Amino acid sequence: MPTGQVIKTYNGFYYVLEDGRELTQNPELLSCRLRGRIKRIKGSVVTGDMVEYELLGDGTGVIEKRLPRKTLLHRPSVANIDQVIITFALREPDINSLLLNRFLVLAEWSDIPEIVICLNKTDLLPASADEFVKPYVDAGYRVIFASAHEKQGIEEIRSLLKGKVTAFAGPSGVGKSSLLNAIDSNLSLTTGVISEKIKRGKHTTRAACLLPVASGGIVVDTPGFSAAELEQLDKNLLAGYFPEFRPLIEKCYYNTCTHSHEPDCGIKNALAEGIISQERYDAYLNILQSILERKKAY
Ligand SMILES: Nc1nc2c(ncn2[C@@H]2O[C@H](COP(=O)(O)OP(=O)(O)O)[C@@H](O)[C@H]2O)c(=O)[nH]1
Ligand SMILES: [Mg+2]
Ligand SMILES: [Zn+2]
Repeated sequence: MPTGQVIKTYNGFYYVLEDGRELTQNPELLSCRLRGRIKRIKGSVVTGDMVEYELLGDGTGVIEKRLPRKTLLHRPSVANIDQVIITFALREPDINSLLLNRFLVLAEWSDIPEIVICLNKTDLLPASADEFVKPYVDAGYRVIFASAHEKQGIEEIRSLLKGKVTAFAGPSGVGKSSLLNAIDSNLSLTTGVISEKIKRGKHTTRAACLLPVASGGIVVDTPGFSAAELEQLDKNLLAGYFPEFRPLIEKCYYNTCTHSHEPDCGIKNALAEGIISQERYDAYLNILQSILERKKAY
């Protein structure tokens, strides 16, 4: 049976690129439906999935089976992403560190192998943001400073995209589409906060789409990832999604330690010694609290 990759989904159709074909600006895609059996499972096939399909006489196809996924990012769902570039603006809108941490945890939870932070709109920030980024650099994240308007950081992002499937996550209005257009003008993505609001008002389907970049690599264009689903994650695993907390967890006296109120906690001791940052610890507590509140509501 032939296999291929789902490049986009729309209104119950799945557009598949046959294996061996190249993803170009205007690729030849096979429009497929789902076989009833997998149709009944919500989210069984999403953009980025590798699938087996049967060709029908009329030139369309039927997806019979989804092949195993490397990764799955939620809201909107995209499978098999190699890298996520979490994008925020330094100004307009002002950077919100709690939200940045929520996006980082979302990416760690989704098991995305490469997680990069991109801070856009450097042209609006006269001062250095080095102090702001220190906790994230210390945690092991690569941070790129960029300006889509002044073409700063564009070459660095281009080199990161090569050979990978990369999603740009982050709040709306930070300049994700503008950065992608600066990276490859052929993408000609719509920019501007107002146009996005109009789109949402029209109840367009929240669909993701894979796009090739001229300088190499594939990017995922999405209407924007949401970091709202974090309440679903297991509170016992949360600390492990903060890479710099990982080696400290085994130093906790209680193996059920939530690193909030317990004595002799490896993470709280590291905080007191200045080894981990207050900002990251506060984000941990905040997300922990939202998980606990959700549990209570049920
Ligand atoms: N000053 C400045 N504005 C930018 C920059 N990048 C994007 N913008 C503006 O920010 C707004 C939102 O950009 P857009 O790319 O649509 O953001 P998205 O919602 O993240 O895709 C638009 O008005 C852009 O012109 C930048 O580097 N500097
Ligand atoms: Mg956009
Ligand atoms: Zn602890």
